[in-house]
Amino acid sequence: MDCKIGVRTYLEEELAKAKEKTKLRKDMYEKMIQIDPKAPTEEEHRSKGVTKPRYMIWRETISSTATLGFRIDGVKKADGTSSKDFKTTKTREQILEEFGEFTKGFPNSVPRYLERLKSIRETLMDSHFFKTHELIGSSLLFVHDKRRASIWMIDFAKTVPVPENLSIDHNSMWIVGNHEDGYLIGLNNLISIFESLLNKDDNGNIDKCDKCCSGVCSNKSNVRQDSLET
Ligand code: I3P
Repeated sequence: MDCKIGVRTYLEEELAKAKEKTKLRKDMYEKMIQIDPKAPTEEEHRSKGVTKPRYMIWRETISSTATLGFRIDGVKKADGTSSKDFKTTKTREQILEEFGEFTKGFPNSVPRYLERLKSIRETLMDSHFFKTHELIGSSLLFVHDKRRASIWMIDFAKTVPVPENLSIDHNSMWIVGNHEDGYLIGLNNLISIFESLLNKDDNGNIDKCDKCCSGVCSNKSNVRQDSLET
């Protein structure tokens, strides 16, 4: 599974360039209307084209990129089937379901993925490179078989140093000019969703805690009993 990390998928300079040059992309217009024929403006419909940043920003808001700081880009399963049909997979619940599908039959992979996500986070927090670079369009690649599971950081085509006078924390809201990429927002949400997956009971129900969190903690004493009672 490939998850693209961050709250945006285009560089600030791409945005700036698009303001000067408004090259219209017919292919992106077509990808847009395939998902939502009403998404383009009247003018975009007339010209049958949209600019790349316009498409990328729209794409971020229909998926989980803008809200959760990552999105599922593609999945290949053990039976050989693969899918890139996750463009409108947006909510935490939808993602949880897809993660459940991806790891179905491989229960050992979930705790291992969680461990690896936490270890990547720790490494990044200590990394000078991470402090001084924005990682745009970069992915985490999840791979498992029956015995092993691991995650790799991949795709660094749009990983660039931030301007010298700036440092970023990867966890703050992006506003044009601050170069924040939301990488840690995505990583933290991934960790939280994998924790929920780990807490799913044998019937596939998610143990929900209504006391100290929104259902992501592993505090079993706080787990609501209603699913057991019904
Ligand atoms: C593509 C996706 C890629 C982007 C590509 C888009 O859209 O946003 O990240 O490549 O632009 O077409 P989708 O996933 O909806 O098919 P870059 O990240 O390299 O810009 P491109 O067509 O200009 O390669």
